[in-house]
Amino acid sequence: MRKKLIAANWKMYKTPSEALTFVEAFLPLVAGHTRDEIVLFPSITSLATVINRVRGTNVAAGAQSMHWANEGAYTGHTSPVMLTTLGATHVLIGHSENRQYDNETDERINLKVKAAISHGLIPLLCIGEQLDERESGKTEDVLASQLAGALAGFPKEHADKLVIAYEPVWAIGTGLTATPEIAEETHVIVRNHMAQHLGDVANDIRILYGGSVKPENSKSLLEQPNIDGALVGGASLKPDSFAAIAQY
Ligand code: G2H
Repeated sequence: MRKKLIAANWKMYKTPSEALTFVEAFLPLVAGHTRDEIVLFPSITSLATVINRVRGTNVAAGAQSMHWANEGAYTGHTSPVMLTTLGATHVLIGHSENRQYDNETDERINLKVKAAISHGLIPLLCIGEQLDERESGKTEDVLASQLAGALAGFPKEHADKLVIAYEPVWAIGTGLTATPEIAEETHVIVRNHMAQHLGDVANDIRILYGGSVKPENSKSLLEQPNIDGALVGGASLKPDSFAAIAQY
């Protein structure tokens, strides 16, 4: 039985005080909710504030990205050691916005996923196809290639800790959402490829859906047998709407 993971990707929104205001309002709304795992991904400047406030609650916090090295001359980056020292437990890796704007490649994503695992951070590996790729029937090839690149040399003994976030790029922040049927069908494809890479443990790996998830569509998506959670952007910025999604 895979415990669902409901994640808030705040992207480049919220100052530390805004983040704290969110958490103060949000925690009472989800108090006692242990059916699902709830994780907040604030920007790096708010991460310590959020971690300190959610410590000891049913909500966890992680980073939106990280470098793979423990330390070094990498201006502007954050290392896995820095994140674990802060108390972060999860990290987003390979978000399509990083692939698009920050030159994130499968090779770098591969290094980051392996670094996260070796430091005990749970990586949420983001994959997804562009609209033209879906329309030209290339979705499976694109996802297979992203998974192969990201998971080369991945330690199978830690595969149960890996989380995949399938986010069709055409559904991100556009208001378009994959129908539950399209999402479920694609999640099955992803799970089959995970099995090719990692074996039977693929059945234990959570595959989240992301892309314009909101309170109105979360239930029908999350009821699908292979949709094991949601990565939520815009609708996670307000405590009541993210709490509604988490308690679909
Ligand atoms: C996809 C998602 C969160 P949104 O990027 O990762 O954002 O819900 O705004 O489409």
